[in-house]
Amino acid sequence: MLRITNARVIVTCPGRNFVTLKIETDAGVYGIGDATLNGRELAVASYLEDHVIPCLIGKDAHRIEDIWQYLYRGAYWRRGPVTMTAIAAVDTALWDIKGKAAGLPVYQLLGGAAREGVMVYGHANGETIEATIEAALDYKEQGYKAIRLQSGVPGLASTYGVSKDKYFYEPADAALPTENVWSTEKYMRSVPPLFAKARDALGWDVHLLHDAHHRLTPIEAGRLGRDLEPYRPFWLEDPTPAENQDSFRLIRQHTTTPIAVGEIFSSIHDCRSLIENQLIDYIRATVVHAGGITHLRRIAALADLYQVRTGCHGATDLSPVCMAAALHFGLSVPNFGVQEYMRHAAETDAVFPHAYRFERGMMHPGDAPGLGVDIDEALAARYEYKRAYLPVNRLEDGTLFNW
Ligand code: EZ4
Ligand code: CO
Repeated sequence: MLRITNARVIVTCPGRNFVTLKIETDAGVYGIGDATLNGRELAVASYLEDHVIPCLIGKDAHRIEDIWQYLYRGAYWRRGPVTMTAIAAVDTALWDIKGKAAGLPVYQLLGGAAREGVMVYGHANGETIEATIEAALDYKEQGYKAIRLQSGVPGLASTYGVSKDKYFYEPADAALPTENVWSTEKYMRSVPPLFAKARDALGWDVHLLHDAHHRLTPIEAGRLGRDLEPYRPFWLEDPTPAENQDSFRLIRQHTTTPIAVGEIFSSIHDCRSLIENQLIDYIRATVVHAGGITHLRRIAALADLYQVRTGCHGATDLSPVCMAAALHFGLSVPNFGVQEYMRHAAETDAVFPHAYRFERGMMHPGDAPGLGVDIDEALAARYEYKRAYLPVNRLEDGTLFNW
């Protein structure tokens, strides 16, 4: 028995907002979990503080599955991003505690390393095709084996995925939502030439990825996938919104470009039909937004039955605590595909000292007991929460569209 004596929510803004749950036990061992829901951070902080933490005190920190079920079934209200992010934070912190108590890195508790390291992909962004390719060449030079390409769209002032800063792209950028303008027609014309030129410049020995960010209809996605086939993309991400999972059938009928979906999914039920019907190739659900390591393992096990591989979300709004958890998960899960990796700002890394490392396109969680990541609370306290929103997106005629 490892009794939970205290739990606290730490909200900090070292470059961007992060919410972290810290759980303490009577043995002096503590664990941390990421609880960051970009643009809606304080909803999760309140969910934890006001409703979850009172139930945790006195429970046995070793009983990860029981506590997961208690918070999921016991709440009566199941699923949803706020609930599942809160449960994820508890689950992640409990795996951290179990690893520290055992003196083992979490990946050892998950079955041990199933590979030497975790392949990650970086983000090459640019206003123009040339700038994007230049960024991609830089990633290739650093040893990246997989690179996501996003370029500005000629005729549109701003485009998703194209940052002002070369490495530290941060989408939630204003105290009120920024508004962007979108044209699917212009976008659809711009992507195939980007990939054609990228293959010329980068060759064929590097994986190239692209994110359509839920902005296409199924038939448009089918066409884009087909247009990209000659350049053999590793995946086309979020081609269309996934509320209607059946719409992916239409995409499949038109293209063999692999499809990745799920960064906004919160549970296995969001993935089930896509996976069982083999409508996707990579599942992007993450530790922090899909119920923690415990639930993500369940999703991966379902996916494995259908040869769907993992491709966890890993943008900068997922804290180093989530990154560490994702690396333990990715190192040990049999059907690993790729892990997204956007470097955090130096202020973020200082608040969250960590054992994970990058080497020649691969990452490793390190061998520190638990997750191998900590939070410097004194430093965290220096960065006050700043309300920040993801942008919204409108069509050229003003219609509110998908971001
Ligand atoms: O827009 O993490 O693939 N990565 C992405 C990200 C998401 C943000 C949302 O919080 O699509 O940039
Ligand atoms: Co995405």
